[in-house]
Amino acid sequence: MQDFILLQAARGLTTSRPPVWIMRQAGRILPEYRAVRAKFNGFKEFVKNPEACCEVTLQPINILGVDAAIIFSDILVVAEAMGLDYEMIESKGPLFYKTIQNTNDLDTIKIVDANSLHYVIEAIKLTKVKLLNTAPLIGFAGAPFTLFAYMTEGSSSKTFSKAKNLMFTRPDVAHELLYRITATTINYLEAQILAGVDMIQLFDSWAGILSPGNYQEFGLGYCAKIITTLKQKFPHIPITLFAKGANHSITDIAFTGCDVIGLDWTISIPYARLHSAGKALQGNLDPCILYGNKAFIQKNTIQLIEAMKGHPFIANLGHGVYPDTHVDHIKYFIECIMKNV
Ligand code: 1CP
Repeated sequence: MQDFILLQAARGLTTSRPPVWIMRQAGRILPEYRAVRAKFNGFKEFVKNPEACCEVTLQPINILGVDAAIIFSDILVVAEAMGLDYEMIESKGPLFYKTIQNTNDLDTIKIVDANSLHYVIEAIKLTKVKLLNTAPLIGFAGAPFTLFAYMTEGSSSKTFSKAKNLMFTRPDVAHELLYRITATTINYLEAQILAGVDMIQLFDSWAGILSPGNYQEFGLGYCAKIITTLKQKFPHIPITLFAKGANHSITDIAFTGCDVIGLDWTISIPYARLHSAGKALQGNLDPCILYGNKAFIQKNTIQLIEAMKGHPFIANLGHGVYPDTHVDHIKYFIECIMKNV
């Protein structure tokens, strides 16, 4: 079997050049994506259509030339499958009709298997066929704490104070919800692997709103449970944990058993290398660097590659690419990595 450069780096090998992909590479920047999206009546209808999801998953491979595809979906589909319906409001984000505030609210929240997310599994199978083994396919899920944050808050938030209110006043309810999310996520990711994904990423986008101690208690333990369970069954599938804003916990992140640590741009690379217990690192260009001109992008990309020399490394941004980024600038970033300039 062909071993893709992404998987080599994820397994801890240093590669002739870093593999590169871009977080949120499908849904935010390409006009070709918007053309497909426009055919649907809202995001939820779109995300449940395996053919359309497959089509937009492949676009960055063909248009940007990245080293990996990531299946087009969203972290919130898991919350819906567990019993919490939401609406995706155009240019605003998710809005849940009901949220979890107490024990009674948990009655509607089920641990589910991947049958209720069959449309993602179908999209993965279709994409694997269409990829013809030209690039690896990354599967993903939201980490338990990040999903918990949406399920308790009901929408995005600056402070996630409702989420923290529940954690601090009813830790028993919070842990029960986190447990159910974790069990569902294990079922879901196992099904993704069986459907053919080559690698997994857990997105803990809201890790950074917690203190290190609270992240340990409400976040990392659940990530570790997911990772160790998957690793026992599928030791060959690399797993990335991207805990945005949780640089204080980098060594604890390494000890969850993940293979790759996703970094945002607020950590210094020498510090990350020193404290990551030898794990591969992924990231971490500030997405706003791509607003600069080519010389600026090149300078920052070279700095990143130089700083990571000799360490297993997957080039990426430090968070999802912003929607107002010029596609040419993204292509130039990728070109700089490919040429290993
Ligand atoms: O963009 C892609 O490459 C496509 C795949 C993808 C991924 C990996 C989508 C499609 N969502 C995600 C992950 C995701 N979704 C995360 C983790 C990564 C990150 O931090 O960016 C998070 C936090 C979400 C939740 C979410 N979904 C938000 C954020 C709200 C907030 O709190 O700031 C929003 C706005 C969405 C909607 C969404 N998801 C994806 C798309 C293309 C969209 C836009 C909706 C549309 O087209 O109508």
